[in-house]
Amino acid sequence: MKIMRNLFLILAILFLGSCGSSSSPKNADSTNNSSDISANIVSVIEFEVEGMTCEGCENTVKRKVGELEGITEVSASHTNKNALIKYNAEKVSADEIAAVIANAGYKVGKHTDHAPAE
Ligand SMILES: [Cu+2]
Repeated sequence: MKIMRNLFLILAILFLGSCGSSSSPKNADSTNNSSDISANIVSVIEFEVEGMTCEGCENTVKRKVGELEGITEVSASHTNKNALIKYNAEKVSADEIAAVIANAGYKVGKHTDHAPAE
């Protein structure tokens, strides 16, 4: 499955790179740290998350949120009690992301919008 995901991501990047127009690109739902190609559609949000106690919890949050359409990158920290998410606001909303974290069993507190990724 991971190979399929990577393939899909590569295809999506190629698609974006070769086209660059406003026609809706296919979703790259995997982690993608450094795509300035899509910088104009990446929003960044930070949630306070209570209830994570170890790396396993962090991984659960990362995996669950990463399954949503339009998620570019997810990081989570049980020591900082937060999760930082880069996403395409045209495909997924902050509320949907918060709901997924809550459904995974964690308490979502305040959120902070950050400047878009460059
Ligand atoms: Cu844990």
